[in-house]
Amino acid sequence: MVVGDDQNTLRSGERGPALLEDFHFREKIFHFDHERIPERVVHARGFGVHGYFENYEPLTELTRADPFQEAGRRTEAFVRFSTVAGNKGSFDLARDVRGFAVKLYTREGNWDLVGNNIPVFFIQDPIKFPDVVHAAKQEPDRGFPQAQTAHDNFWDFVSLTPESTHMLLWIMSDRAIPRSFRFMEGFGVHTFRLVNAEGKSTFVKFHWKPKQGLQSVVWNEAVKINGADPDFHRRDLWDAIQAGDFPEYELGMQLFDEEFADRFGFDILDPTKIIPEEEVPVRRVGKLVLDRVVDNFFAETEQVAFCTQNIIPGIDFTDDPLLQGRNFSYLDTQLKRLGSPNFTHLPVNAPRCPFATFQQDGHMAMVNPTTRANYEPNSWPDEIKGPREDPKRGFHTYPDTEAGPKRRLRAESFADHYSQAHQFFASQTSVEQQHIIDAFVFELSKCDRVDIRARVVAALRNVDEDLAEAVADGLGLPELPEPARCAREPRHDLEPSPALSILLNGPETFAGRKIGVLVTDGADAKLLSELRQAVQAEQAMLEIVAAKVGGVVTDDGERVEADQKIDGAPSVLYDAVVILATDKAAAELAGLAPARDFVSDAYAHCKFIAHREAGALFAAAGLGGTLDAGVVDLAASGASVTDFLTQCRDVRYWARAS
Ligand code: HDE
Repeated sequence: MVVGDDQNTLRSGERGPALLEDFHFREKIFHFDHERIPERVVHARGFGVHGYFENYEPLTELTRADPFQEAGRRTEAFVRFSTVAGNKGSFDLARDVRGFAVKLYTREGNWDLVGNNIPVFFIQDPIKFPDVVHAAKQEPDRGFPQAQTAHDNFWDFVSLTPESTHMLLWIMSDRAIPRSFRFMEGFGVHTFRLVNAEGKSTFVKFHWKPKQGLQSVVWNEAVKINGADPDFHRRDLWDAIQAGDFPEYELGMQLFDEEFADRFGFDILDPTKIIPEEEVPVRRVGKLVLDRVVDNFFAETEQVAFCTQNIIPGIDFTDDPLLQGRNFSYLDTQLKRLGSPNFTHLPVNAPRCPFATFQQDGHMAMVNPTTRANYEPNSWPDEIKGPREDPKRGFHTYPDTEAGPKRRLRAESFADHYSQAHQFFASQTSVEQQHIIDAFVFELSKCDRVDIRARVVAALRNVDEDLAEAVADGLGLPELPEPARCAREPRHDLEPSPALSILLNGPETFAGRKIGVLVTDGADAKLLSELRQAVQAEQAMLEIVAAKVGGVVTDDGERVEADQKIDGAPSVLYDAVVILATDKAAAELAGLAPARDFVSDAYAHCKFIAHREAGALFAAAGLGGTLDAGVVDLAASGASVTDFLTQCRDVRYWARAS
């Protein structure tokens, strides 16, 4: 029925009461009132995109899993990145773990690899999951803080839970403030199994390696980005894909057998441990390409329902207790969120391959039986008898043998809580170590209770004495507490693993990064054009920033539109900055606080800066005199925008930090 009037409700008289009879109003408001579904308890804030996985070579020796059977096979994918602690409307640059959930629509059904950007987790037993999540999220009486762990409850819990220590090192590192979803790794975390056609099992840990290299922001940037652009990560991914710059990640596998598992120093079922890449190399088996944004955020990103128990023949679980707990939890949570067991009928969740079941009815059933047979065994003719099991092609659980008394118990092999935390810290560059120290000091300084601060330092003494002392000093603790009691004496002799550092695994190019160019009236048009070309050649992006969004008139008399007004585009939104001014215009810019912050922040965040006639602005920003080699005066003889872009490949001029 076509609506005749969508501007006014039905009422009696010109100014009289609304009438119950107004079914159009009732329906419109009824639907609106039910627009929200429960947000995810964790990982509420997320962003999903489409893509595909392309396999490099047949892995039939290892697995019969469909995506790995032949070279070049493509499998459709949907990926949802997320933060964990914040609610749906929180900001993107929270210090937090990022979810990296991948749904592969294989020809044997959906395989969900629901991972994070950090390879370990806070807890060893799923029964502690509600506790760690409660402690991390907003405190129950006041409903804050939002999207941050810098509060008493979180540090109280983790300081009483020694198994969290390794994870703490990771989340206090810059891994927890990635520059972009495009520049971070993903990890399946648990040990899984690959199973081949003969039923032979190989243990595997899954990795996603960004072809764009690793990159993070610094904490002071994160704080400012959250104000300037709370959607920084989702906008970044959206913009890159829309511009045709498709993010790619290689799927890596660490493959090992029982014999390695037995001799490895830690339990391969313990999700608070990694296997260093130097010990078991990561074999790159294919690539994930993200090439399409969603048509509708709700239909796809909100309604996508990842379930760790969605696996396909050729993949299997291990007894990692956390994985076993997750396999129970995800189905439950999707039912609660989506309201019906038929969430698998939604287009984003439905398999792309043919499938058949005897499931029926329930809320919102969209795939319904149309023949008489809805049970099995039955004796109806083949055309209507419905599906049957297939012992050959179907899924069979790997026949692992386990026996023992039923007990609530933590295995002895899970008892070492500090050795790998030490290894992680020892594997970082000095810049990264300092960031970890700063993050501990920042977070603990937000705890009101001194005893909680001290308890964390006591645990850190088992990790690294220098780290503990630096944190204690940063907190102004009057004295160093005794080291926390250990279930097992920590080892400090594990070889450092360079794969754990972000800076040692940074990009080799500036591709995919973004330059902010602050321009003024009278700026050198030729230089701007050279800069645009150099940025394009580097496959990077460029945004024009000006005092007014209407833009400026350059020295050739042409108007250059601005992408951003200076107040809305602080330098924290860019990987490197350029200021193209004239002496007169720079003096005017010097009077604008956001322009002063633009350069002083870029400098403080160790960014590469190029400029032309911007001296007055630098002086006003407190950066007079000779600056370091990370600041290029484009008027100087021999300086060129191409050289500047080459320099930018290092992403930051870290020498400035020291
Ligand atoms: Fe999750 N987790 N989780 N988790 N998780 C959820 O499922 C849970 C864990 C991860 O983009 C929930 O749909 C338990 C580890 C991601 O939609 C819920 C335990 C890892 C996502 C749930 C864990 C993850 C979730 C909440 C401990 C990394 C977002 C909403 C045993 C390997 C997926 C939902 C998306 C989401 C339970 C631990 C990753 C409640 C019980 C370890 C990426 O089911």
